[in-house]
Amino acid sequence: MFVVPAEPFPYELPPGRTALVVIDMQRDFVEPGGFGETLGNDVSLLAAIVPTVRALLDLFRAKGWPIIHTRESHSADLADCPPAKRNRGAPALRIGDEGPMGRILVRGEPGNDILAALAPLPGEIVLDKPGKGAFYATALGEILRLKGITHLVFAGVTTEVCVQTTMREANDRGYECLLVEDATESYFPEFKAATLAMIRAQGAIVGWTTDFNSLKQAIG
Ligand code: TIU
Repeated sequence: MFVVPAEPFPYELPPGRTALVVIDMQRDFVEPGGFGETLGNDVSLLAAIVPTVRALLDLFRAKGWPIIHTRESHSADLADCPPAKRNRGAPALRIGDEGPMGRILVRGEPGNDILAALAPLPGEIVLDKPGKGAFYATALGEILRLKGITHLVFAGVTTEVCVQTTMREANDRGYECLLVEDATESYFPEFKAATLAMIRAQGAIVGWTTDFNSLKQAIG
């Protein structure tokens, strides 16, 4: 058992039962012209975490521990996209519309790819998800059960939307969850700060937070 310095108290990480979940590090959220920008966001903030997410991937790769990459995506016919999601608000382009990186948030389009710097390697799991949470309408629970995973380390975007939703889903399913603070980002710095605070409040009501170097030193 590794003991990782974390908030609100040290996180006990069992090798062999811990997986890394990297949420939605896709061009659609990080690059101009994708889904994130169509919603009115300044996407430039998100690129800053790419080197840390890469270092985290490399750390898990060096250990040979399981890695799961998620992609928020919809089928080309949008059959898995609720009209309530597509029609919400007044985005510049809607899900499925043609944008500069192909159809917005549609599986297989260039903009839906994971960033080249964080590309999954053979053997790593890539999970397409139609919702914010990675457990909703996916096989994630079964995948983790078959691998005997009980502990999840989280990274990715955005902190208060898909990352937090997935951590809450995981917490309710009994997983011990650790979020790497400098490997997650939001379009809204105040929402990131609030999410980190609410996750670890009340005695780790949702989970723990730590920084990459603390995790690396603890397990390296
Ligand atoms: N809009 C926003 O902050 N996020 C999303 O829509 N999806 C994810 O967080 N991946």
